[in-house]
Amino acid sequence: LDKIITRKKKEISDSKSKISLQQLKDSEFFGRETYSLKETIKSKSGIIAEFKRQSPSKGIINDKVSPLEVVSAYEKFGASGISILTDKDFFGGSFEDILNVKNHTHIPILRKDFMIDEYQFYEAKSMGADVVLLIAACLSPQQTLEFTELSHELGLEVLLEIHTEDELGHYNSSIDLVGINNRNLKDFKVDLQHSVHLKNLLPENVLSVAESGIYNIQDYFYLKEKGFDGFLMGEYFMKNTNPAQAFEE
Ligand code: IGP
Repeated sequence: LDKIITRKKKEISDSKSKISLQQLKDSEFFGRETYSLKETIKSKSGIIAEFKRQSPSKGIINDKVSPLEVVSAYEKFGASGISILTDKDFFGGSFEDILNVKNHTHIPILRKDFMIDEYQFYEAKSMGADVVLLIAACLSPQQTLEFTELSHELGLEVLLEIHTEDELGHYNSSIDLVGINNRNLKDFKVDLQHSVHLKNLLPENVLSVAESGIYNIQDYFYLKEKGFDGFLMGEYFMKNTNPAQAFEE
C-alpha cells in the first residue's frame, strides 16, 4: 500500500501539471446530475460489478475485453452499480475507461482508485463517476470527513472502505455506504467471515457492502442473508472471456 501511495502522489502531481482544476471544471461531464448508488443498491441485485484488467495479487485477469462491452452487459444483467479501476500502474486502468462508457450506461459508476488529494475528486466528477471510494487505510478520519464533504458538494456519493476494527473510527454519519474488504491489502488473504464479523460492529442503519472474494452465487446469497446491501465483485466476472456470462449462471 505504501508503494501505491508513493506512486499515486507522483501521478497526481503529473496530472495537475497537465490539466488544471479549471479545465476539469469546464469539462463536458462536470456539471451533470449524478446517479445514486444508495438508490440502485436497494432496487436491483445489490451487485456492484467491477471492471478490472489486472491486480497486484492476481496479475492479469482479463486484458481482452473492452470496458464498454463489459459495462453494457453488467447493466443488462441487473447490476446495481459498476466499479471501474482507474489506477494505471497497479491495476492497468485509466481515466478513459470511465469517460468512454459514461454515455452508454444509466447505472452509477464508482471510481475505484486510491483517493488522497482533493484534485482527484474534481477529476472523478469530470470523468463521469457518480461515487468515489475512500479507503480508510490511506486516510485519517479528518481527511475522510473533509473528502466526504467535498464529494457531496460535487454531487458524488462516498463508499468508505474499511478492513480493520480500528478503521471503524473513520466512519462519520455523512458517509453514504460502508464497504468491508474481505481482502487484507497487506498479505492479500481473503476471508468472507471477515466482513460478516465487522458488519455487526457497524451502526445499524448504515448501507453495507461486502467487498472482494465473492466467487460464487452461494457466497452472494450467504452475505445477503447476513444483511449486506451490496456486493462488490470483480474477479468472478472478469475471469470469464465474457464477463457478464457469470451473471446468467
Ligand atoms: C473486487 P474481487 O475479489 O471480487 O475481484 O474484488 C473488489 O472488492 C477489489 O477489487 C477491491 C479493491 C479495493 C481494489 C476492493 N477494494 C481497493 C483496489 C483497491
